[in-house]
Amino acid sequence: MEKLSVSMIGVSLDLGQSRRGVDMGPSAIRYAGVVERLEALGHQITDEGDIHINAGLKAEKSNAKLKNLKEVLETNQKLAEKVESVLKDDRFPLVLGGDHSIAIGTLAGLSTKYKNMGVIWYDAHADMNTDETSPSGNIHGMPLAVSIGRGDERLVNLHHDGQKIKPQNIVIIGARSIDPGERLLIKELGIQVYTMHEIDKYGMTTVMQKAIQHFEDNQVDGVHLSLDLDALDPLYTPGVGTPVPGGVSYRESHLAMEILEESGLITSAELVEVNPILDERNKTADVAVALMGSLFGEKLL
Ligand code: 6HN
Ligand code: MN
Ligand code: MN
Ligand code: MN
Repeated sequence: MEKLSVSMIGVSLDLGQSRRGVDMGPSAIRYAGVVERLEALGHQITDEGDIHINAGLKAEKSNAKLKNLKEVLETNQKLAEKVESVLKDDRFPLVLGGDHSIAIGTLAGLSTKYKNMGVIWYDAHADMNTDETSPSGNIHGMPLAVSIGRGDERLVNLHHDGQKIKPQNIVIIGARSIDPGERLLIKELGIQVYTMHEIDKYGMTTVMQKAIQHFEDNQVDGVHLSLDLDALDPLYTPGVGTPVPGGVSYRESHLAMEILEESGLITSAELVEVNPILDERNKTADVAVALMGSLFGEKLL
């Protein structure tokens, strides 16, 4: 692949969900050697440092349907602005979470440049709840709904008003835990979902080829990879807050990244939900970095 100029942005937010520690994800991923790994492939990496939130351990808990809304909004606003400025410098944004609520800011920033962007949502979950359908009130279960314009208007209108991505440009891969409200929304909008069933039945190669074909048919102007480490089986990535058994394997995930790299379509990426407190010897961050290696062009021969 061409050599990229990458800007890496850490987002130490853990308030989009209920288990503390995922705010340390960016440190764990750096410690696992992400910069060295990508530089070894010839890319130029600038570490932009972390976006912090000053909530400490006592974030506001007033709204049970949208937990820590204020902190999540503030952090995502900063992130959207950062992503927008990275794009203006013609650099590739690589965002390190943090919980998955940060995708709200990433996608808001990306949408300032890409008007018909494809999104790969590699995740055990659909993250398509709204404040009305969420069983938990955790905003990390809502970013995909928010980005297509569904849910609380303060989230939907972050950075600029309304929809950031088109529902027909989304492909969800690895899903195996979808809530009733999410199921309705997926059906209503006809969103492409490749659950574990399709991955088992057709294999990862076919699933990825279908995803790529879908983006080409839609003539997207970029593709963002939102990689939630809980897409993988907890056997490989135990350090996540909402693990679901029966996930994608390590090998299948590498294959998925390699096929994406070969497609040449990916224009930005984010790694989310790495929680070092729940992890075993930084195993989950190590997997995250190994997958980035494949996404950025690592080859065995
Ligand atoms: N994630 N569907 C559940 C909820 O609370 O809305 C779990 C969401 C998990 C979100 O893993 O990014
Ligand atoms: Mn997620
Ligand atoms: Mn998930
Ligand atoms: Mn702006």
